[in-house]
Amino acid sequence: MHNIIILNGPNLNMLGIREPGVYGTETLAFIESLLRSKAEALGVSLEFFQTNHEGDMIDRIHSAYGKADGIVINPGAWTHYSYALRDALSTVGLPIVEVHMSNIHKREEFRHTSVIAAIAVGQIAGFGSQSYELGLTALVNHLQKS
Ligand code: CA2
Repeated sequence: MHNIIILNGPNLNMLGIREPGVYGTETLAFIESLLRSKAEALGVSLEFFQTNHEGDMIDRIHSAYGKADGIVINPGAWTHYSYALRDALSTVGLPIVEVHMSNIHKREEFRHTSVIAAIAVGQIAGFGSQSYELGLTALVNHLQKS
């Protein structure tokens, strides 16, 4: 059974709690429950991790080396500038799918750049919590092909 890690970066613990206009009313706990159902249907196991601390995220990615088969990550604002996060993801050599709740390409200019996208299998943005479900499904399809 494939083991997939779902990673969430800074401020995503506040989903559904503040600013429902931008990110909707669904909480990260709700998204986790959606993904657990999806994972069961797809026949994969999941681990979740959210942190607001870049070094903790990098340590979590390193610990996935040799233990996980792939990563779905919403890197939050680190998406736009964290070469350290990109290097960590590329170092472990696992297939990565980048997901975003919002369509980062139609928001402020600084959100149009992703330093992660070039080392990812692909990026899904703009579908709210469904971005995570689509990302998980795409990653599992990718793993089954390879
Ligand atoms: O659209 C996404 O999923 C983002 O990764 C979310 C990040 C943002 O910095 C990226 O540009 C796009 C921010 C997440 C902040 O989440 C909040 C949730 C509720 C209240 C405040 C922030």
